[in-house]
Amino acid sequence: MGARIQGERIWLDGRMVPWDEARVHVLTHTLHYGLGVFEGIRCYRTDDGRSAVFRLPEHVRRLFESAHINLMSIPFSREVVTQAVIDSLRENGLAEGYIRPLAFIGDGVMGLNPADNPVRVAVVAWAWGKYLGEEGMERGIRCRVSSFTRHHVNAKMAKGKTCGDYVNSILAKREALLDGYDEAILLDATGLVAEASGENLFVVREGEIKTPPAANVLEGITRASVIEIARDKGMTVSEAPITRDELYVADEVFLTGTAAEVTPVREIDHRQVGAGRRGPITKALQDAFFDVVAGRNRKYDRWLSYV
Ligand code: PPE
Repeated sequence: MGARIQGERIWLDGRMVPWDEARVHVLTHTLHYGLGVFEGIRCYRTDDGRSAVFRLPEHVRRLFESAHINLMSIPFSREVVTQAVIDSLRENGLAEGYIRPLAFIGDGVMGLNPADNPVRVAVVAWAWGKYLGEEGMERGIRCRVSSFTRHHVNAKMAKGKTCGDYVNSILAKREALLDGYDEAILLDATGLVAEASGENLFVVREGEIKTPPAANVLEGITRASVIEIARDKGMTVSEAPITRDELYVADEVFLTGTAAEVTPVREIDHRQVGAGRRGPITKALQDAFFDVVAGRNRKYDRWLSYV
């Protein structure tokens, strides 16, 4: 599925290098043990013909927080990383795309103490369409509750976006795909709904919107944006525990994420969700989100960093 990603240039450790030269040694520490941190950011074409990165300072901040949690010291300032995001879009001629900053531990010693191995940083940009499919955005996707449990809150430092944590997400995602679903929903170690493999989750019931508290789930930037947009529209949003059966009786369920944007869910574990199609609140929030990222709603202009 999907073609190999190919572009012109990649920002690596402070300079732009030709795409195929952005290579690492097999003794790269992160490759063995998974201690690395990353971000996923989107840039959108705006209606006035320009391009804007969505919530760039928030993403850069989270990258540095993820590193801090993991005792990694990124050898560049936030300003430099921010500029690298912009430059990777420009250098690859992308008016619209996905940007992946990655801080990882290079080669040097092996073993669980990376000691003085260098912390390296790459920023890669590429074009990325609808993460869960064009059709999914309109019709809604089908999910299964995973047989894999989200890491315990004291195992996964959920405020960090740590490379190794994604093994858990990959197990869940592949199981869901092999079983004929589009995406996996993970429960936490207490059995409550956490999030999807790479998205936060929302339910709507009787007009009220609910999402799990950001304790054991990634504090998603799209999640925060959708909460704010919904409240500004006068909708009620609460951050409260959600049980598995609440998914089944919800009127609407949708997922949020940088890659997935706002994706409706139409079926979970063979149970139709609501009317079995994108619900009206999901549609309203999806439309509002796409208006914001395209610069059509000046009220949220502060979320856009024009390239
Ligand atoms: N939870 C998880 C586990 C997660 O990975 C993401 C983002 C979110 C929630 C939503 O966070 P935010 O992007 O700040 O709204 N997942 C990224 C990785 C996707 C990938 O396949 O790679 C993303 O959407 O960029």
